[in-house]
Amino acid sequence: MNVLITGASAGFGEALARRLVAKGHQVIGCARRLDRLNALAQDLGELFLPVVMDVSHPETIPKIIADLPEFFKQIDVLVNNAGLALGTEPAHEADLNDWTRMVDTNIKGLMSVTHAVLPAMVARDSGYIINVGSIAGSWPYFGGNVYGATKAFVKQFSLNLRADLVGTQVRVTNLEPGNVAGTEFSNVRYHGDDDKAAQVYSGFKNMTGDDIGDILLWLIESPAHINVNRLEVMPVAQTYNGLTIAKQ
Ligand code: NDP
Ligand code: 8X3
Repeated sequence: MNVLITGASAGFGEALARRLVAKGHQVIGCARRLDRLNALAQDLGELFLPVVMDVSHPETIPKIIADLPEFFKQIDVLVNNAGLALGTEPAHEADLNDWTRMVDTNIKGLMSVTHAVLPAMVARDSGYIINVGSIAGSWPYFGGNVYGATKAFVKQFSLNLRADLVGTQVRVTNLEPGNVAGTEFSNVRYHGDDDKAAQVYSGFKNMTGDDIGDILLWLIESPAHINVNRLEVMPVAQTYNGLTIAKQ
């Protein structure tokens, strides 16, 4: 299979790329940091194609897809994984630039890559789009404001895509992970404050990027007649019973 992964230079995307290549699949690994992708390519060999792609520049995406080398041209699986959270300030203290960057990446970026890849899947009547959403798309939490809203978009867009694809063999899944340690997610969210990022994961057993890589691989290798619509996963230590009451 030929799998295009956005955000392949770190975290879930890298974990999935390693697993796919180990099983003989081809991977188009996309991200902004070419040095990271090249280092991965050194490890993974010719089944891994590093491609510089900034999903927050939608006008560049169609040409990047059209220019893929012949060997990698047919995209069997698209994993829309590139994404980020910025900040955990309450809405009234948040930075508008952070909000805009999350919308540009998590919403417009994901839309743009999907728009460039989906028509060929429909024409072939086969393909699979896996969107990496989040529990934040379903469960509100303090400081989750626009990040959670972008992931709510990803969830509903995934469900609506599948609704449009009725009668085709093209599958769509929204994967919704909870707290996952060991990726760069919180380092990015706290603008490089690594101590603050580490605190998010202290004191309990987290899921890891490898856990999510395993789940993504399982989805990709699942039987072609099954569509997993949504898959929400959390560490056992985390639950959704967080309704807060401010007592006097
Ligand atoms: P990481 O920060 O470790 O990885 C994010 C990846 O996205 C990197 O490869 C980064 O590469 C890429 N990326 C970011 N912005 C862009 C862009 N504009 N264009 C292209 N690539 C981009 O995070 P995770 O692996 O933890 O997260 C992956 C996805 O999972 C995200 O969508 C995140 O929202 C979601 N998620 C994460 C959870 C967690 O707790 N970790 C839980 C639930 C969901 P580069 O910087 O090189 O461009
Ligand atoms: C990341 C998971 O709980 O930090 O999407 O929002 S959480």
